Amino acid sequence: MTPGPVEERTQVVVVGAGPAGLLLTHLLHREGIATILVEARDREYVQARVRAGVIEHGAADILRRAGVGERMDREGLVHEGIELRFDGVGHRIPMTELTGRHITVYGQQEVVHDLAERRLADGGDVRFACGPAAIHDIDSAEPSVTYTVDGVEHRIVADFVVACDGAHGAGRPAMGEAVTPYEKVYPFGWLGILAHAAPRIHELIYANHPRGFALYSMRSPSVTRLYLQVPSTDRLEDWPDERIWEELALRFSLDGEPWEPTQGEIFERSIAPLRSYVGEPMQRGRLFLAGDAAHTVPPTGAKGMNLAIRDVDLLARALTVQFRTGNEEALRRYTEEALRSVWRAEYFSWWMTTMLHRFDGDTPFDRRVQTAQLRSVASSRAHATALAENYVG
Ligand code: RFL
Ligand code: PHB
Repeated sequence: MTPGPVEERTQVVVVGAGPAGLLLTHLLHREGIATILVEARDREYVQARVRAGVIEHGAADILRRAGVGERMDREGLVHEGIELRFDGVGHRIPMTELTGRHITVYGQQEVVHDLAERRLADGGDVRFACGPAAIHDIDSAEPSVTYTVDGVEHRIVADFVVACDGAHGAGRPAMGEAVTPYEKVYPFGWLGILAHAAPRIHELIYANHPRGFALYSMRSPSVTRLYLQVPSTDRLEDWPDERIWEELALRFSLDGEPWEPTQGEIFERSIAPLRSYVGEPMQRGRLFLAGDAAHTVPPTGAKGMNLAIRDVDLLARALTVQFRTGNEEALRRYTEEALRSVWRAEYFSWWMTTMLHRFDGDTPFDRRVQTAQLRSVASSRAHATALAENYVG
């Protein structure tokens, strides 16, 4: 006889243990709200997934206030400016001078590591390696999440379900007809590498070069993070190590001379597509979406993880009001309030992406307008301040 499903009940069941899901369950725990967090992959996989690196001012404050910013403050790299490099010349945008704020370079996998440690130390119910969970009955008062481990089906009924399961999870399809998608797909992706190499300089470089965009970043005094714009059709096999280093040196050229990043063993590489997506609204019935489950931004503005952190901060506060007072007004306003930051980040990421990348179909007119735009940002304090304000968050 096959065993029946294991039935459980909690206040909030959260799907996905990326930055959004882990931080949300942590914030709710601090308010005394019971949660179960269900993650498809195992903990090692989730903690090793290399992605974002830039934490904006406001998101860092949220992590600090939540009591999980200690290692970020100790080990994160404080950056007070970025460089825009085009026509073979570098232009520094002094973000801290212009805004009084800075960014912290600290890997997303470190944030995930810190949050997972904290959740488990607090006795949180975090279930890794559950396989893909499914979401049910969101229009009823008893929404639920199911998953199957070792042939046993588990069913968790909750007051609310929050999908923090990224762009390819169960949350987006569960919205069904309720959601209107707004989408833009770019005809290129980013080849990203991590190398055991001391960063040659200590600020990020965003380079617009006739051969395509390149980004110079880092993770620590001994690890460099680098990206190249590549056609969407390229595969990793097309990019042996020597080709990557040569291309980087060309795209970062200064005064007509190749500029070589310090080289070292490449220990991680991937190609990520660039797209913008917003699904409106971010709620249907008793299901809420947060982070990449609700929206995607191209990485050029470094906003994805920051938006995920802001979404769950907002949602945790709205859920707390609901559980304390029974007043659902704050929850009803979640979509509207979250979308304000989301669309601002969508706008900024689109603006950075179009200003910095090379588009195949560009006419000579388009190219000159792009150069005029870059020159304006590099020479106008007002224009540079607008970039800096958006960038530091
Ligand atoms: P995540 O991190 O994708 O986590 C979702 C989790 O859900 C799990 N999952 C499921 N679990 C159970 N059942 C299912 N059915 C499930 N389906 C999925 C997945 O296994 C996963 O663990 O979403 P979250 O938490 O919303 O976080 C969003 C961020 O990961 C993302 O926005 C950023 O990485 C974007 N991003 C950047 N953001 C920044 O703020 N600053 C940056 O500098 C930055 N750089 C980047 C980036 C993203 C990049 N790529 C790879 C697209 C650079 C790159 C190259
Ligand atoms: C990174 O360090 O991974 C990074 C930095 C800036 C971006 C995107 C990614 O805009």
